[in-house]
Amino acid sequence: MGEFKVLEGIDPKLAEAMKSEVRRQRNTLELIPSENFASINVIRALGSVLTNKYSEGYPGKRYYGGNEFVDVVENLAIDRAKALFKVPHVNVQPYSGSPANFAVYAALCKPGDTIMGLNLQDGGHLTHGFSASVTGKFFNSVAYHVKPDGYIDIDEVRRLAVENKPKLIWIGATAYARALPFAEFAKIADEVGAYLVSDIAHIAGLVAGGAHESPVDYVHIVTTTTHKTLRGPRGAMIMVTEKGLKKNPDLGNLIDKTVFPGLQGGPHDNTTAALALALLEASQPQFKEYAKQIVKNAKALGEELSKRGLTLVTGGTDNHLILIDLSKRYGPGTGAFAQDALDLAGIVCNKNTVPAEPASPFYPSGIRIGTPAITSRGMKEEEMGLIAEYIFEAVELIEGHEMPTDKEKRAQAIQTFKEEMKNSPKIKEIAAKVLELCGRFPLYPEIEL
Ligand code: DSN
Repeated sequence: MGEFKVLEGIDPKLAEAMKSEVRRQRNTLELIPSENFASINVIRALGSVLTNKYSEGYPGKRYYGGNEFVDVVENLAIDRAKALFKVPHVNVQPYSGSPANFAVYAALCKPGDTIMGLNLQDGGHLTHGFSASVTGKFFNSVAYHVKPDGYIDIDEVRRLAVENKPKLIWIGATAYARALPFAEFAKIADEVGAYLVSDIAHIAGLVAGGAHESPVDYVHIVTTTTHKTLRGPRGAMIMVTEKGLKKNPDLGNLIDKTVFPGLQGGPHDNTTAALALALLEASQPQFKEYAKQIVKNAKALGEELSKRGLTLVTGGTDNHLILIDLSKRYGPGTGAFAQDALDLAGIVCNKNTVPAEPASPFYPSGIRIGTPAITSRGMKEEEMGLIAEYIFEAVELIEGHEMPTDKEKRAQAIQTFKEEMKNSPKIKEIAAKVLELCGRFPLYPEIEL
């Protein structure tokens, strides 16, 4: 792939920014659990002439002419998703996860209806009814929580469902390190007559690869993004299960009508093509190995971090993700310090709230890390030992740095800490080791800079 050579001549500023991003991805350890590296072929399909086409409608029922090949592409994506996730109906057109989830609301609920989802600060997603999202404004949102041990509080879910009789219950998360309890949620949803919708955006690749139980037998609808553990392009799907069709035989049609013309215009056909390819990749035996390795790596990384004295929410992980509670060892609100120290060492993660957050959502007490992207590079348990050591060495540098509660003092404290870290010989030493490790696991060798 020599396209930067061409782009440099046309738009050197853009070419340089894009080349720098390739270098950044190659030379850092990407630990944000919702990110991944799509295969070079998925990226090639994404950068295709399919971006030129308008295809409002669905295969065989389009509003514009010239869609005979787009129909083939979209049918490939649909058929592969149906086979991979074992569902009778799939819509591959949602632009991303939030629009997919909003389409589910629009199909099933009226404004003001009661819905339930995991509280954002306990690991839930914005679109599961958080107050700042329209899903928390248009609907009567009742949040459930995790217990002090970090596990979802099923007793509270049951109590709230019986009390509030929600129309829709979400089971899904963005910062939950344990297996999602689909069977328990199904019992509760069935008891109160609610639609149960699983948002498997984070774990879709694990489900596809058999490394996490599938929600398909328990829920009515499954939504997912396609670019996280699934390693596809940035997009989303809505899947209707047999159980969903039993509850409402028109559910597939209802979802389709809500996505288009209800909420969206033309689908992004280049994304659909890349998704069709990603789904083919995810149906190969190697993908099962990949999904299992993501979990093995997360478990190994978690154990190595625990051994060094860091506190993991729930004490470990069942999936691709680890949530580290820094409050006990370094004080409340220190997640931002940890994120900055790690960033400067070439380790990319995000600060995150922890259950019963003692600080604030903007200055939380934890960091969230995950193994999908480093596993895509081919790293295994041996490398997890090294990475745990690098994380620990960097995080230890926040010792003695308190996060003030006053807003202005806080901004100053973060600035001072960053300056200190920029000049820290220890950070430079870790960054050199990170660079060496990344060099041993080349990323996108096909891309010439
Ligand atoms: N932004 C995603 C995540 O990081 O989990 C969720 O939408």
